[in-house]
Amino acid sequence: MKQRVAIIGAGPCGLAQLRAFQSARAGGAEIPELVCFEKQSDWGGMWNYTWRTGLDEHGEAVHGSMYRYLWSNGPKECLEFADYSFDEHFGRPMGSYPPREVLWDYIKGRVEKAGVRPWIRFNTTVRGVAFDAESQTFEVTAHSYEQDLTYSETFDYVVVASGHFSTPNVPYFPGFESFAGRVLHAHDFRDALEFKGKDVLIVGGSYSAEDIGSQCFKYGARSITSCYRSAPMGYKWPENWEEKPLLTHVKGSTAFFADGSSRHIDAIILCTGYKHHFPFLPEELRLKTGNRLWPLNLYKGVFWEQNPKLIYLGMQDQWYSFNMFDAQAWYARDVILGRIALPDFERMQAEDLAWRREEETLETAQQMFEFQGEYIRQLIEATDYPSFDIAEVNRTFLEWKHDKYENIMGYRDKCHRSLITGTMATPHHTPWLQALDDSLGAYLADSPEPSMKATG
Ligand code: FAD
Ligand code: NA7
Repeated sequence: MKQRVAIIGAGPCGLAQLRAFQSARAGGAEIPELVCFEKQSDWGGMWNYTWRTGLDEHGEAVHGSMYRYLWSNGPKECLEFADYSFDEHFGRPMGSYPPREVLWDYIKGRVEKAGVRPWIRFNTTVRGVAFDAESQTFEVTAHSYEQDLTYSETFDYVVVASGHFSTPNVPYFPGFESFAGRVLHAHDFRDALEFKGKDVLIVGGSYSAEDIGSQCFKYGARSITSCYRSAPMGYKWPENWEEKPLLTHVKGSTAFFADGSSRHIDAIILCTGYKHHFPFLPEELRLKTGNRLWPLNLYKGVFWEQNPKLIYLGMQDQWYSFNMFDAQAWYARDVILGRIALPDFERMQAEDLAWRREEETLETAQQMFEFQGEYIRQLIEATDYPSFDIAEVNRTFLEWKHDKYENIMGYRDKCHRSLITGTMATPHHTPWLQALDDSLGAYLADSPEPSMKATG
């Protein structure tokens, strides 16, 4: 009987898995039956923007954490699909840091070309996964909101591609319950204009803190105060942005910080990260990890060592993103197709632990993206995923880091060269700080809208 593979989620990871199988089929291979369950009504995962917060139209937790006016926070040249370039999709060069809708269009272009949409069951949430040791199969229980039907089906493999930036980590600080303004987590942040003219407090010191604070600055917040637990972000912030040590408590509309200082604030945005959350998985199959470069118990960063028929994609903290998901998906595909054999448990675990030991020695950003780059290089070498110059991607990451320290509000105006086609990016028609319209139409237009020129 034909093997069956369940894929949970049609974000970049789930779509990479579908594309990997489709490309093997195009090369003449016989592939398993694929069923991709997607709880939202469209594909693209995080890149499929939703205005909703809290619960979705079905009463499920809203998946999306992306917000309006979000532009790529790293160069597009560092995430470019090796089998589907930006040139192929857009037919012209463009800037290095496109807005969300542009990247969503790019993600969709590859899978539309591959014709994999019929493999996806939309509006269908996976509720449970159970493994039967005797038959060596999984029972996947899903709920279709189109049919209002809960059902179960049997699969030989399960690929978990449900993402890990959706379930917010929400710390408590004394006084929150009586704070005079709004307290929200980054997961529920949608539109910086809400904070125009306000004094905003950002808690956290990583990507969300940096970018949501920058959004608030760009769209007219009166002041930004960001506070950190471990280390300041250390960029050259604009005049109305101050970095402080961690919040201790709030009283009325005053925030107090660990250095004894205090200030008035109107709103608090908790940019305090996300939890790996798999409510549909039983204890023995469930990955438990923080957001880090090498989560344990995953051979090749992918196979659940206790039961390698369970596959996790994209569970690492991400310097590399789309191209890492591809490398993982192609490798997983080749194991499922029997092209690559997995070693025994002890060898898997030993290799896994060796990666973790190396991860624990990493100190600088450069060491970290080189670590992830080397991991990806090894995966790609084992499959027919088109190879690309990882050393040059690492160099691009280094330039990006440098550009951010030079000018945190201007790094998105820089241009980088594609490592897939060699095409040099071209400057966007409007500097990021002045480009208030982030729509695909405005981005791809040859010149700014007349209304934008006035501000440019
Ligand atoms: P997701 O994109 O999260 O997709 C997971 C999918 O699984 C979703 O469609 C979801 O609906 C579905 N799903 C979840 N649970 C179930 C279930 N039980 N049943 C059925 N379906 C389910 N990366 C970059 O490279 N560049 C950036 O600039 C960037 N910016 C980001 C900004 C924000 C605010 C966030 C939160 C993330 C950002 N990322 C960025 C990282 C981003 O998460 C990845 O680019 C990518 O989306 C991860 O793909 P994924 O498929 O693993 O997860
Ligand atoms: P990250 O990168 O996981 O960072 C989480 C941040 O939240 C980090 O600075 C943490 O501080 C901080 N944090 C976590 N818990 C607390 C508490 N209790 N108090 C204060 N600060 C805390 O998540 P992001 O949301 O920034 O980025 C995730 C993705 O979204 C990323 O891929 C981006 O592209 C967009 P720490 O440094 O650990 O002390």
